[in-house]
Amino acid sequence: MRRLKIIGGVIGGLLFAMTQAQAAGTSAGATISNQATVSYDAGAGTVTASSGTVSFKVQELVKATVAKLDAGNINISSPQTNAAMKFRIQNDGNGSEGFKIVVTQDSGDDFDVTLGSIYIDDGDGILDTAVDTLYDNSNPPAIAADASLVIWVTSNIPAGLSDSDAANLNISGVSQTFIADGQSNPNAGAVVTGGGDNGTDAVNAVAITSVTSTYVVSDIDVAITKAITATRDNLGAGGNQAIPGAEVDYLLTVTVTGTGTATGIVVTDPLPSELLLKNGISGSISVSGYPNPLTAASGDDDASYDANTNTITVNLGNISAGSTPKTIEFTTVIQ
Ligand SMILES: [Ca+2]
Ligand SMILES: [Ca+2]
Ligand SMILES: [Ca+2]
Ligand SMILES: [Ca+2]
Repeated sequence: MRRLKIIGGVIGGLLFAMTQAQAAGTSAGATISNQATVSYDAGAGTVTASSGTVSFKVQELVKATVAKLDAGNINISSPQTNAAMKFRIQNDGNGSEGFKIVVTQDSGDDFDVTLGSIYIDDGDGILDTAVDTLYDNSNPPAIAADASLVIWVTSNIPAGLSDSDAANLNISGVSQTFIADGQSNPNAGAVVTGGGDNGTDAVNAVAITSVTSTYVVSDIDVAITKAITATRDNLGAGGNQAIPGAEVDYLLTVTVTGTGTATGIVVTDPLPSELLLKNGISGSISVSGYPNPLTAASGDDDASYDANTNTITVNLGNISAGSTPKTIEFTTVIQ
């Protein structure tokens, strides 16, 4: 039983190794040997003859694939430092290889950025220049066959741009082996003799292509207005005199203009001491988009009223520019 298990482990390991090798192809430097056999019936039995063994060595195929990982365009401000684009660079060759990240800019778009640095993400998918390591583009890190790195390309955005101005960055990965050989833009089939892994030649798989990602100036603006919509003196005659005990209805309107999405929008309305929210922490606050009024209580929904500070707070979350303005309505009582 014990021996069977060991054999099973070896077979499993071989299968794993074969699976690994298959995606990028047979490893650079592997020797492939082949021998043919012929057999024939010679009356007294079967006679077999074999050819000599023919061998060759698999050369290194060099191929990088760069993929854009951001969905859509990157919204930026003008000016902005460390605006970041996210890509994956994958080694689709059959050897270990480093790739220089080449960034070019279009001239027919609205502006050019000042290129910053390139970082290797630590795996959390968030750019943190204090934690993520710099990608040394003059000596790119070797990437194993089939392996990949998630990278950030950062830019500084100039001041004075207009809303919706766009800039394209074109990103490609060029083999360091070919660059060192003076071939910075090799075609498919280009070779660096003796430049591959394990004494092989390095053979370029495809002409260099780039992937494009776009920065767009998102001149987003969030505005708020406040209005009194009704006053009721509650004296029984339908009057609207602003007297102690009268109710005053307020309407707040939040409008987002420009392009992009404003995130984490929070409205606070500190009431003057002469006005209290009707029914205090048992009262309600109406917010558009919700089928029922939200409660003044804290922690149960996106609206609350702090009786100590006499302040109404509404969390509106994310609002995309140009969407229907959000309204907040509540009733106060004059003290
Ligand atoms: Ca290599
Ligand atoms: Ca440009
Ligand atoms: Ca990170
Ligand atoms: Ca509430």
